[in-house]
Amino acid sequence: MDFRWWKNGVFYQVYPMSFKDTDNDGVGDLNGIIEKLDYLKALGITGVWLCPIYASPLADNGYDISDYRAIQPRFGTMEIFETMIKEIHKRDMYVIMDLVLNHTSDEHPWFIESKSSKDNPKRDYYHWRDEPNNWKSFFEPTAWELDPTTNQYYLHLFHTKQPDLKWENPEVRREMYEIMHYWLEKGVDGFRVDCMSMISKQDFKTQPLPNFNDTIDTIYSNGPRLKEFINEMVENVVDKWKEKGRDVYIVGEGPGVKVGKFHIYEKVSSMFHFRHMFLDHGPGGRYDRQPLDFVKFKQIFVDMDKEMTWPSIFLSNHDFPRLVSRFGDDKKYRVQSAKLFGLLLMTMRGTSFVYQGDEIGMTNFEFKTFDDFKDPKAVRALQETKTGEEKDNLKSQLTTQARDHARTPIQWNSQPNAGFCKAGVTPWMKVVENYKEINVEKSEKDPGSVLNFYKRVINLKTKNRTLTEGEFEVENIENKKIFSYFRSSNEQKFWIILNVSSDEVVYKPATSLSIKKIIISNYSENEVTSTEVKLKPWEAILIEI
Ligand code: TEU
Repeated sequence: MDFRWWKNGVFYQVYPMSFKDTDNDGVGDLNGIIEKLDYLKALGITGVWLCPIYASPLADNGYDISDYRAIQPRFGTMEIFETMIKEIHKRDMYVIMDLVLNHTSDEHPWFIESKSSKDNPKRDYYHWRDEPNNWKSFFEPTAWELDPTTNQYYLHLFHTKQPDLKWENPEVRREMYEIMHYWLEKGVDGFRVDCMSMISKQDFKTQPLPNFNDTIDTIYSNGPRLKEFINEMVENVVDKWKEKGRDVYIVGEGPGVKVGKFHIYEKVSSMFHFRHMFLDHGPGGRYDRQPLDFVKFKQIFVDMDKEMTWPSIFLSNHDFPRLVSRFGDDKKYRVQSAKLFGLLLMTMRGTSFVYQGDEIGMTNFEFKTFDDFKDPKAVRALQETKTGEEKDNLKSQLTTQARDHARTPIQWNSQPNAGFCKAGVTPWMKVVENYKEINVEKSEKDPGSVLNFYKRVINLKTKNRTLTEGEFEVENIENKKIFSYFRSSNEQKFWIILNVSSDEVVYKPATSLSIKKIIISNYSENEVTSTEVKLKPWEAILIEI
């Protein structure tokens, strides 16, 4: 397999607003990232995925870009950005930028021109119609907003302040490729392309829509010209830089990417699929949470490992609740379960991603009032709830499912505001109350911390090609508590056993196995024989066999 720098990589996703605030306005900034680069280097990561820092009114915290070639002043200046790139590269790390190409801010000059008149040259940069169809937005009851100037509706799959670009217009595509070149010339090493699966739009005729999750799969994603647009993007950007000796990494965000659809995306380095991330979303979507079907969860890893040339492995990001709260046990077994998922992340085939704060086992925050929630998705959902019962249901859903849980300030130490910003400054999101117990400084001093476990498993992953590229094979998939799988190559074979439950479990492998060496575990003692493993709650073991 051709070896590329990002293949055995472990990326750390930085959500700048919540990472580190150095100018004490309560919002994270680029200087805060520079300040913490040695921490990231010590963690052993390959590169940083930087969420949007472009000029933006911050209606969706930067995923609404008003100038693709400028830095949002709250994050810093272009000069600081360029320093950050140099400092990242000086530490032999890489950086990929989060690029939002499916839509712009409604304050982008293109949209201001486009909506000014029907015959404006930029009119066809966006989707305009006389009448809306029945599409729903991720944030709003409808995906169409009436603009009174020309009395037409424009499409927005997300916030009303995020009008969808019309990729069917070759002018739009050309603009997008030039933006990518602009940042590559500044030295970035690639992109996480926001909503890549949605840039080609289906026919807008009104038709019966399935539930929201299925609407994402069948209507919003995998559009008729998507493969063409992606291939053209690779040809106009990645291939151009390849001629100059630069291996540009592009990983696309792909809600709707599923078995049978991956051929659309085969030209980009990799894709984030969301099969496992939407598994507990009921017919009503994110705020209609269902119990997680663990066997299906495992089956998704099997199916997508077969489907995808090079998977991207993640269990959380800025759009989902905290990993250990969502999939683990953040009360009695927080440390053990956080470590278990760290081991899972680092022992699957593909490029692995750590979301900021998961490496110390940060948790969701306790719901106090609806004001705790700043995310437009939560705020708009609250505005749409009319009755007390609807509000109570939303409250219980937000408690576990809100994107806000991933956006609380990183807990650096036990000082006020967890060291995110100085005392007396109010951070834009409240700090989780457990910051005195859960913070980086305390974790660094604790040999048994989640952080020190992450450092070990990240090191294992980045230095072992079998864990990076080896075959992936699951056994006893019908087991409702144990995730048992193998990673193998001609050189080595590993057995990973995860007890994804708060119960003690006796597990018998499908066949007797010759145990060579226990490489790492989240417990100091394990009971492993060639035919039986006695697992404590959330026990995770990596064994060479
Ligand atoms: O998310 C797009 C997307 O796939 C949504 O499902 C997202 O995961 C979220 O759950 C919406 O409910 C991307 C960004 O990751 C997200 O932060 C932005 O809000 C969105 O696009 C619009 O840019």
